[in-house]
Parts: sequence; structure tokens; C-alpha cells
Amino acid sequence: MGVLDVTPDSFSDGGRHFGLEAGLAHARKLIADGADILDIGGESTRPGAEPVDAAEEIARVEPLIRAIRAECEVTLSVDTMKPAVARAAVAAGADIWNDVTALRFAPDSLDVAAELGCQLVLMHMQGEPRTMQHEPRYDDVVAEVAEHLAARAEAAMAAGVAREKIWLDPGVGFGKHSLAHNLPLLAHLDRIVDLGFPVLLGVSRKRFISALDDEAPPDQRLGGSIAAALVGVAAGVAAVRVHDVRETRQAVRVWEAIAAAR
Ligand code: HH2
Repeated sequence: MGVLDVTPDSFSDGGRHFGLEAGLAHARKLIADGADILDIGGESTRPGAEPVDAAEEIARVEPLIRAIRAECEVTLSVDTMKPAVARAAVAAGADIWNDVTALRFAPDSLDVAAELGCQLVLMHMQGEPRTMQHEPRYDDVVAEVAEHLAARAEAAMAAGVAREKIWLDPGVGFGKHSLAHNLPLLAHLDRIVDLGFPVLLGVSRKRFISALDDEAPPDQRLGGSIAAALVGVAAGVAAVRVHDVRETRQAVRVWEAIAAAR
């Protein structure tokens, strides 16, 4: 899954693909690089990001989804917490609603997810984006993330979402201390995979990498991003959400070929 942020302020590529033409050009590059899915986001979820209203978010993502859909059949995901944005995105041709709040943001999120009938990514986050990095606390991060995701999947199914539409995501970097929480989660991804849903993993350019490498800035975290993505592949995740599609795809292919020869 290639990341296509059309925001002025995303943590790693903010502003670079802002606007329809820039977004479309980056979509073409991600597809040429081998992305199977594009994840289109019109609101930054970076820690401390200021919220964007639904009309502005729709204005950023909807024309881009329509334009990509008019060109090709690639699977399209919309990265949004807002039911109104998900609805507009699906009407424009999106296949997946990727919700970092796991349908907790709005009172009608669960009902809209059931109504839309699209695939759904339910991600774990402690708190909400603006405040999530204020003292996140867990007794057992792996167990708590797994329990929360299982509960959110149950809530979605109770609201009428079909089981086979649901993906889970441990939410690396969302309400987690960079090393004390993210490393155990990455080390025990099998516990999330064992819940029986396809798992999406987003580690690309995230801060825990810089905590292990002299505070490397986002554009110098490719090595760590690939290392963590391969940990996910080895644990059986179904997809990795990445900025650097070509490089990650090559790493995954090499890893898989060697694993198959074992
Ligand atoms: N990470 C980010 C955004 N959305 N969605 C899922 N399901 N999983 C993730 O790990 C995830 C996500 C953060 O990355 P990015 O899009 O690069 O930054 P920003 O949120 O600032 O746009």
C-alpha cells in the first residue's frame, strides 16, 4: 500500500503532493513503482496535527480519487476518521475506508461503515491524534492492542459490517511511546495476525526508527522502514503501508524468495 498524502502538513511528505495535479502525478509514480493499493489521506494524523473540516478534506481527496479511478483499476483506500469523507470517497470510487480511530470518531461511524459495504481498516490508537502522545500508558501493550482490535471488529460486525470486509492494524506510533510500546508490538505481531483478520502494518518513516538511529529525519529512515516492514511480512501481515514502494517491494520479494527456498 503506497501512501498518498494530499495534505500541507503530513509528518514525512507534507505539502509535496498537495493539489490535484501533484497528487495525480504521485499516484502514477506509486503505481509504476508497484503499489497494489493507494492510501489517500486529506488530513494529517501526525501527533499534534490540527483537525481539518469535512468539506475541506472532501475537496482534497474526492477529485483525486475520481481522477485516479478514471485512469486505472488500482485498489483505492481513503485514510479518514470522518464518515462524511468516507461516504464521498466511496461514491468517487474508493474501495477501502482506512480509519485510524477504528470507527470511534463520530457517533454514526459504525452505521456508515455498514451502509457503505466497503472494506474497512480498523486501527488501534490510544486517545486521539491531537493528544495521543501525551503520556500513553499500558500494562501490557500487546494484549491491550489485540483486545481493543478484537472489540472494535466485534462492534463493527454488530453494526452490520461483514466479517470478510475487516482488516486490523496495530497503529504503530499512535498513542505509543516510541520504543517501550512500539518494539513489543512489532516483536509480537503474530498475536494480532492470530485474531484471524488480514493485518495492515504502517511503519514507514515513523519516529521509533529515529529513536534507534541518532534522530534521523523522516527522509533518512528508509533502512529502518524496510527492516520493520520485513518483520511484518515474516509475521504474516497482509499489507504494509509505505512511502517508498519500489524499495520496499524489492526487499519483500528478496525476503520471500529466500524464505521459499528454505
Ligand atoms: N499511519 C499514518 C497514517 N495513517 N493508517 C493506518 N491504517 N496505519 C498507519 O500506521 C497509519 C495510517 C501516519 O503516516 P503518514 O500518512 O505518513 O502521516 P500523516 O498522518 O501525518 O499524514
